[in-house]
Amino acid sequence: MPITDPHALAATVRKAVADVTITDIHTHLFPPSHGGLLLWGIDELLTYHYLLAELFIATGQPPKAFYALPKSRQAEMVWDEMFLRRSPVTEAARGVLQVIQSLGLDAGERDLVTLRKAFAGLTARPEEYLERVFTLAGLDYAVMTNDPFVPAEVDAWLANRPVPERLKTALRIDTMVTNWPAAVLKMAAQGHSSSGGGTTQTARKFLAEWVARIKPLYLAASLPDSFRYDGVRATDPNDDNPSNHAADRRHVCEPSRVLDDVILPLARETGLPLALMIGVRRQVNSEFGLAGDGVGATHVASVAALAAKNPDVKFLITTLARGDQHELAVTARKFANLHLFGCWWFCNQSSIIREMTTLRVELLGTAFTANHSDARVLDQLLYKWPTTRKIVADVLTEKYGELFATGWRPTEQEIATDIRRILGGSFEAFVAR
Ligand code: FIX
Ligand code: ZN
Repeated sequence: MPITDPHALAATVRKAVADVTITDIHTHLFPPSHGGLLLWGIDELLTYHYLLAELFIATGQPPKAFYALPKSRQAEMVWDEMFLRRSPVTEAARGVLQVIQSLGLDAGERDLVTLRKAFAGLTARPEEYLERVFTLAGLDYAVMTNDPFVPAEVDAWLANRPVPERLKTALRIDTMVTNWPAAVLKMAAQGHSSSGGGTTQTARKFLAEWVARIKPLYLAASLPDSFRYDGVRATDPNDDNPSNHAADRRHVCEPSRVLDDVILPLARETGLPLALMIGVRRQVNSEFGLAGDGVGATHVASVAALAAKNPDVKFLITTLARGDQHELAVTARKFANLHLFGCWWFCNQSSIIREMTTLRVELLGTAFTANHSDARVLDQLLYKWPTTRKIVADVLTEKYGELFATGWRPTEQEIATDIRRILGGSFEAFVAR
């Protein structure tokens, strides 16, 4: 039935966002059976690298000495400095309190010992806790980041350990795209030596083996802000067009060459989308460790070149700099094989989620994925998703209100369908194309 009252419309939008089941298309979660790789609980929440950067800059705490402390002491220092001595107003600090609240626990006493006991009382079994958190967060499933160049991850997969239905895989290949020499060594360590077929063929065989092993929903890599793509394929000796021999100047290690010669052919053969997360400046401060990565503007023209030169490949794209987002959304309007997703990392802040979601609805309708959690700690799903739900509800209430003002009368079903699209439905439709 068409909704004819503006207040009923707003209430319908908010309820639909509250009720929608969300698909979380990029996380750093792991199966509970994968030997300690899955993180959860209050100490892991407090030592999230977002909060560590905030601690280091607020207190001048020397990172090296901090990282030498046991995790429990690290958590106590973060709690003391960033929650008790300073109000926890940052997105990451407030998020910890949202998780505590979502779990029905009380941080009112502001006592970490009490909180640790409360978390310990929640569950002793991670499988059970994972199910509880996914249910509370309203997710159907989350996509992991599965890296075949990380020994601990390789061991867990080779041991064929159980993976819950709630977790799907993505084959993460940064090392191959951005550090070719290291990839060649790690492939050799897994029995893929580069003699005979040469490193390109060896690399394709290595990746094909991992695709068969973990059955990913997509291939994925993060790329630096310096990434450029010119789409000049590897030289074909019979090609007498000199401009096509520019590839000779590109060393086999260069990311765009690895994409052209290894990754994109694999995407074509398998039909798997390629997720590219662009604009990270790794280790701008290596002393900060995982908290030491920074951001740089993406060369969005390279994203356009990728889509234009590889029309038979589906690209899932997110970039790290707020300043890229308008040009990126306009670029996504030009290519049906581009799908934008998420307010990634330094964009996953309430003010920027709001801005990006408004821009994307205005330019892309529902043909995008509003967010992903990037959760590294299981419980983070209980703040990252409530935050996005609230903002998406605000933005869509405004947008449907504008629609209503034209005399258009949306139905409850249309609203629910639209909302599911931007929170997983459009992703699934794009992947299935
Ligand atoms: O490359 C990535 O997948 C990034 O999301 C991570 O490197 C980053 O540390 C992160 O977790 C951001 O949220
Ligand atoms: Zn990530």
